[in-house]
Amino acid sequence: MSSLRHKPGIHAPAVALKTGSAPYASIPAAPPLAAILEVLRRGERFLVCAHMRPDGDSVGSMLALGMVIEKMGKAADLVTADRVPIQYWQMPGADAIQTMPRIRGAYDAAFLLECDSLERTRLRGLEELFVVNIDHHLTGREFAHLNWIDHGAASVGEMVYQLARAAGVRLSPPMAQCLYTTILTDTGGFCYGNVRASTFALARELVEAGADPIAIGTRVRTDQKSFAAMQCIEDRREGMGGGNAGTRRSARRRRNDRRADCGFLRKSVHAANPVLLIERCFLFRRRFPVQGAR
Ligand SMILES: [Mn+2]
Repeated sequence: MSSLRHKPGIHAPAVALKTGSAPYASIPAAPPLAAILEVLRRGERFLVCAHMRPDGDSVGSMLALGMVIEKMGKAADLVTADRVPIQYWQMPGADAIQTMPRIRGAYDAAFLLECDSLERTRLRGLEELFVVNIDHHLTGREFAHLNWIDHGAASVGEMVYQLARAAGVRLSPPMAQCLYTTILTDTGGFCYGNVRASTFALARELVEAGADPIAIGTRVRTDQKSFAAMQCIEDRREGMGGGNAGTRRSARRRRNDRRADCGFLRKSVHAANPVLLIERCFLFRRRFPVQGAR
């Protein structure tokens, strides 16, 4: 591949450039979407991040953008500073999201979704990277090398959808599932003021492309309280880990905790959908395996 720095046919820079942005020193003064596509075309390896304590739009947009990048034949690392919440664990590709405090390695550009600053990610090590900011919040700020802020988008996922279309990437069922989740969560189940006729049109397209509105809605919305409870359990467990592990006292506390957790699962039996209950048990076992058990 020829050098990224001197590609012909590229005009004046669209943005004030900082250290580390040399590969994109000649990005055209095009509309943000076109400039972002150019960044994707020229680079090979990208970082995709979202804000700390990621929500449905963050997780779904990261996963979908990662899929778009991969379909373009490039590599994407998905990184957040905080864990993905439990209700999104089963989203396609969610296992690939890495949780770490600091970015390591070389990337041609970092995509920050739903952020108004580098700090919003709570990730260190972004300072030297060429940063692309994609956001839809009214509080969005042009802090990055390239900024695409669309207040009219119901979710950043909607913007990732536009990016996929512009890149000529076809919607796959997993991508549709992730994008549908971003809209469902950021519109509060199509109830908030950011809902437009076009939101439903996109939702329809995503369902036609393979998103299952009932499965996603059940997992993400209806079951949110149960998952929130599980998240509390998990947080408490993580808080207990470390120094005291292995002592008699902490073993007792761990046993008591497990008893409480099992109680929570028993109470979950009232969940009308047995499939949900089985899923929940499965998540529970995977997260807190019993030693020696299979
Ligand atoms: Mn959002």
